[in-house]
Amino acid sequence: DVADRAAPQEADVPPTAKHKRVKVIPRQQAVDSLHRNVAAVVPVEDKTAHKQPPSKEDDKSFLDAPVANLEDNPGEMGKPVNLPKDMPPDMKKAVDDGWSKNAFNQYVSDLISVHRSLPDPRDAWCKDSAMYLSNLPKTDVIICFHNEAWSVLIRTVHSVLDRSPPELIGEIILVDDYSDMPHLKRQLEDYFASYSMVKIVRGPQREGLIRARLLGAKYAKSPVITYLDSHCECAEGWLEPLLDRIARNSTTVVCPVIDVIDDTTLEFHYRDSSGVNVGGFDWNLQFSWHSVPEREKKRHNSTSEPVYSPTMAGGLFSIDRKFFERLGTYDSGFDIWGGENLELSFKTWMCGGTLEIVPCSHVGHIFRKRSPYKWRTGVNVLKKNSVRLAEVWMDDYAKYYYQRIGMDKGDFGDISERQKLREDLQCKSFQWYLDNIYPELFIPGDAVANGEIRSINTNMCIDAPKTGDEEPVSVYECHGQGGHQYWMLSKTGEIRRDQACLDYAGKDVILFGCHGSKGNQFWTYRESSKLLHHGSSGKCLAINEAKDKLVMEECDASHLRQHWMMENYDSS
Ligand code: UD2
Ligand code: MN
Repeated sequence: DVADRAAPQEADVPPTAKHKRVKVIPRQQAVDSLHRNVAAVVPVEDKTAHKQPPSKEDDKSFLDAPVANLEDNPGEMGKPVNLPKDMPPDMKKAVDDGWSKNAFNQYVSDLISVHRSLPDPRDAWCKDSAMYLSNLPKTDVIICFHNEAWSVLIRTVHSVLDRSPPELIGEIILVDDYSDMPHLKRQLEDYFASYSMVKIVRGPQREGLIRARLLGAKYAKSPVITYLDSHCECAEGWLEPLLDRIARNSTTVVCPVIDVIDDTTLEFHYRDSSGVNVGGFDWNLQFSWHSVPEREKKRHNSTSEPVYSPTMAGGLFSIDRKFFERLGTYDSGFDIWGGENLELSFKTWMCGGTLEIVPCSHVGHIFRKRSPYKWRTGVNVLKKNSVRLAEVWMDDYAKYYYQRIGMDKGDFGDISERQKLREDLQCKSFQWYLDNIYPELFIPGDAVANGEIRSINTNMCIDAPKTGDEEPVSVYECHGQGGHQYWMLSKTGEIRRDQACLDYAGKDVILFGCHGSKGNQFWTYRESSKLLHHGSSGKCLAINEAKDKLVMEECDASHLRQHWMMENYDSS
């Protein structure tokens, strides 16, 4: 529905609790003041928002209506919205508040139309409709949310309505996972009252995203189910390429390219097909992105063709409903957040399906730096989910995950039904999956040493910076708990932490994505001399005099500061 595009003001403002007396500032006024760089007022309240009847889905009269000054709205065409540097105190407060509730800039989202336009991120190759089967199956779109910001949730739904062929959507099923934000109560039903396609389902208690998705799936009737997070924006032509893959083969599970919606400016950054990534994971059972492997590139003529992906990020995908059921949907013992993406990925591949990323399909997602909502207290939810995953699907390889959690599996509940599911489906082994689908993954059992790297005569160990940090790798008192002090020496001379390798290019010793071409990432350890010798520089790793950082020095076996002990070193 795009009928109110020309005048999107009313619906764009999130309604708040009725009893609060807040000055009503129409959105356009806030936008104007933003343009003048004096956004003096907080656009949080508009009591008319939920009274404004949204226009009828089947009313096409808007096609003739003039679309005035669309480009004057903030954020149109996915552009960034930058707030003034020195904000008046009340605005600053509203901005901070939005950040603390959502872990993204809600204030900026509230200024952007819920129908904003996006650039078309597709390659020309994708736009030829002859590429797609003409009789595509319908999909239901399930969007689960727990305390999502109003404007972000509504924009997610409109991006589906505005940019999908209506005949391909059955229902949009919104599953409220027990939110307590007032705007997500009655107003949501009112807002979507005249949208027959939109259904709202309320969970009776907090379930977490996995069981919320299962609840949504109970209402699905279309042949395909598509899941989206509640802070997404679908781009032009996102749906057809996904459904096309499933129409051709119902065991193909497909993900769009996930474009980044900036958490601060809400800018929509799209990735062109040459920059498409596929999903992997590490032995902490954390999802990770990787460039398309060479073996996979060789299968294609164009970078726009769907690529095999060992795993999916989790939030955005389409799956044939019957195939999803055959795979046993999700493990309902998974709580709140995490692990379900790997579960579905492993069993898709191991039980006869295919998982692809479709470069012609683009959906933006707001990636957050922290989780804004409450998890369960007193349980390590993510660990429990991951142990269930490892127990059921990973065979002997589960041990590498258990090493990362100090061999303490905790109480992970009953998994007998999930094991039976795997039996009944006669799924392939995890070894098969690693050999055929994810041969790039480094197997800790192939390491010639693993554990801490201790500087002899000091109690200091090589300690990794947090991922994403560009800090030099340093030293810290040995704590014997793995974590940032867990390293693996590969047969080919890399000192690895999963996908990152100890790398020296003449300045600091850093962590850098393993490239497998030795050079700056090539190390040799000699048990006799205890030296860690670096390939391209010919120098040796040492701890400095002050014993607080790593340095590279001319090799000298008589220097104790160059002596290292590698845990579990296998000299054979
Ligand atoms: C990623 C996925 C997410 C999910 C997760 C692992 C993407 C882009 N996102 O994390 O979909 O697979 O990894 O589990 O691939 N929610 C609830 N109830 C809850 C918690 C969350 O309904 O108790 C909703 C939430 O409002 C959101 C969705 O579940 O719509 C995913 O949560 P998230 O956005 O916090 O997860 P994200 O993107 O960090
Ligand atoms: Mn998300």
